[in-house]
Amino acid sequence: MKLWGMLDSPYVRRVAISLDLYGVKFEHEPLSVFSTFEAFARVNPVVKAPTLTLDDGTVLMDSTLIIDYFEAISDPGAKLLPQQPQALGMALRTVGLALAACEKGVQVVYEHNLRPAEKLHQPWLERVTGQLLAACRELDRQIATVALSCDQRPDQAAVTTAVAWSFLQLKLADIVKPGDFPALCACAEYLEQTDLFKRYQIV
Ligand SMILES: N[C@@H](CCC(=O)N[C@@H](CS)C(=O)NCC(=O)O)C(=O)O
Repeated sequence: MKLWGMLDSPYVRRVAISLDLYGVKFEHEPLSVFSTFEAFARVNPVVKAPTLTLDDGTVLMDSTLIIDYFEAISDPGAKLLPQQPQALGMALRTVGLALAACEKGVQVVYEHNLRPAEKLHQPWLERVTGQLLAACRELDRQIATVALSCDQRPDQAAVTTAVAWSFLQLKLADIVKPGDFPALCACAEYLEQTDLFKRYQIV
């Protein structure tokens, strides 16, 4: 099994950490969707990171779908989402907010890095930045009220929240200011010093 993509992608990193937690053995191939586009296209012509090649050759993409697959086939004791409906709803709300923050963060990064400065569309950038900060505010409030499962074995809500925060701090700390989101900071600080997270360093 091979996981394709760079760990500075929050989507790739959440898959790597989740696979480790599920106890799935995999090789990590840190191909870039930008600097190694052609090589990536040979694995997955759509060039999306993460891409996961299963042992039978099936090529999966999209972090949530990849994680869904392993969540579905894992033993009850290895699952990363709660089974009880109310707890599941809360966990999925947390994951949804963290993924929205990632998506909006990636859009801001692409707007600055991929578009020529003279073509930058300010109203779009302001809209996306507003959505990014709204997602972070909601997420910070959410995890301040609903305790994340971080100790011993983090669950999917904790993994995705910490990965999202670390990504935003790596790329957009000038916009997403740590002082404004204390609960997010504390969650990521705690998980980033664990051996699990250190095995999949963001840089
Ligand atoms: N919803 C997807 C988002 C994945 C995504 O956008 N990955 C970026 C890298 S961070 C990518 O593949 N970018 C290249 C492109 O979209 O062309 C997921 O959860 O995997």
